[in-house]
Amino acid sequence: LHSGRAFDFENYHRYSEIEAFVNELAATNPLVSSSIIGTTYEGRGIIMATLSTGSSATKPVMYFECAMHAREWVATKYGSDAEITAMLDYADWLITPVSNPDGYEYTWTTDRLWRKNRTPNEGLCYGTDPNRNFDAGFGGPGASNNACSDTYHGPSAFSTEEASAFRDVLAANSGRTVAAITIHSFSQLWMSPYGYQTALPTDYAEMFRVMEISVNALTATYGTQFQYGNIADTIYIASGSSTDYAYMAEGVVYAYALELRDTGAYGFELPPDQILVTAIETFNGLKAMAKEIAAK
Ligand code: ING
Ligand code: ZN
Repeated sequence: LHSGRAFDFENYHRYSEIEAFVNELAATNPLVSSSIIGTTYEGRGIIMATLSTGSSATKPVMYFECAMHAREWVATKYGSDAEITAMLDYADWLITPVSNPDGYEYTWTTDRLWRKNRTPNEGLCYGTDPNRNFDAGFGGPGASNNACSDTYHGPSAFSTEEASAFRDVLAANSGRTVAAITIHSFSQLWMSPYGYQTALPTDYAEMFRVMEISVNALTATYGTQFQYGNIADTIYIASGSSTDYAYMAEGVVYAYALELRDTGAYGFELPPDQILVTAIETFNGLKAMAKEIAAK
């Protein structure tokens, strides 16, 4: 790889290394292709890996959006597991390993705990929280109108390239997308809509059924405990999120938000020796999820 350091699951990687890894996979594996789904404020391409047998353009789609928040480094690691190919008979898998590359690079160069993107605002503070920038209860409770806040929702829904890129991927696969998974850290949670209100969606029973099966498979791997339930009761009220948008605007029933390891001992700075085990247990949960969805 052009970075001089091969991709692996024992280290965190710069954005250019992750891009190179996706492009390398696309060049060497016929099931993988890469595309750019949007261009950030600082000019980076948001890279997406598509895993597909190519046998049908009408297969269900499962979309995995990772690391919308810059400091949540472990969330960049999910998705490059070779075992994913086993699920490809059923669905095409779309993965954006780093959904907010400007913020992610800023955590390498300047501020390890940066969360938002890097768009300038009026005044001195930078950044909008892409996960408060979706048109799903936009501007409601659990989002801030203060540009200095870590949960600043931005001047208008979809003002960020990061949120509009996600919207456009769903729109391009409208009616095909059966699952939209957004991966964060930390707290060990598996969550479903809604985030913007505590009332439960009409599909909650089915969302909960599949969450429970998925979490049990995850926990069976190494014993890692996950709490699960609706976003608003399980973590906090948060409006304008990608998860609510996928369900409310596109009707994706299996719209889940995951918070990976740990529960706070290391938090965002999860040691590299936990990357691989985190990826493996999460993947086991997602495989169980995909199996349930495929059986419907
Ligand atoms: N947590 C998420 C956040 O954006 C979340 C929780 C997920 C809220 C999905 C709404 C929808 O605040 C972290 N750690 O960022
Ligand atoms: Zn997050």
